[in-house]
Amino acid sequence: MTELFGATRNVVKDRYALLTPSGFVPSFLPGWENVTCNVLISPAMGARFCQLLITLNKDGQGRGNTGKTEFFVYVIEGTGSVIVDEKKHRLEAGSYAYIPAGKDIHFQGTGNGGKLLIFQKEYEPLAGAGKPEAIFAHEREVKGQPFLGNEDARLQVLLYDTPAFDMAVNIFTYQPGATLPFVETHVMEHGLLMLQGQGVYRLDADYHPVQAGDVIWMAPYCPQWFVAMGKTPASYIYYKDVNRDPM
Ligand code: UGY
Ligand code: MN
Repeated sequence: MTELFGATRNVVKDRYALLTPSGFVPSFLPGWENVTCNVLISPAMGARFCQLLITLNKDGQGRGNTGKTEFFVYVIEGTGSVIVDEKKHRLEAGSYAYIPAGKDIHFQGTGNGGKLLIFQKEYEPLAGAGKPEAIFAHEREVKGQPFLGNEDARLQVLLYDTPAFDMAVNIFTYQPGATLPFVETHVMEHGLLMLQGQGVYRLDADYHPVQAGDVIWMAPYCPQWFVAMGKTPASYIYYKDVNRDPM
């Protein structure tokens, strides 16, 4: 169906944003070559982290140093590699990497058309907690656990839940008709990418139909709820800030 000109599902408000692929506009990001970069969530929006979508063209690559920022990278599509601490790690759809602050990194795509989701956050050290190590893993290695006892709403926790980590990234998969059990309102902030399926997201007091490819920013205390709809499961990957003193 052709979209009516001048119409969009995109919404940017003080407490949340919904961004849909037909409205994405690329921008330049230092260190990346032969790629299309979309900065989807950033401090310019009011967030305290960045959510990037990198589409790798032929010979696509990115290199630099993470500096004060930690990176979480998830491969949406395609294959490639990342070099950290002089070690090369292969990447394929479903692979993910956590790369701590202060590391040299070099991403390379294989062929054309890979897609990376990247969350970036300034790392906040915590006295006595130690520093997180790099992680290279695949989503298939992480078993989904029923969320608050619901077998039809399963959560895969991709990073370690220890005080050294100040970010969490999880994949939530819902069978059609399954919901978040209540309308959450919490201090943590979220960045989210719909990976598959569709449903309705409640954001603040508004209800939005959403589907694979959509991106949502939820500010702290934005009331939020989701119901999966349609004939296939819906899943999303999301970021949240954790384990630090709000003061
Ligand atoms: O971890 C969470 O806060 C999660 N339950 N939120 C969400 O899915 N919107
Ligand atoms: Mn939440």
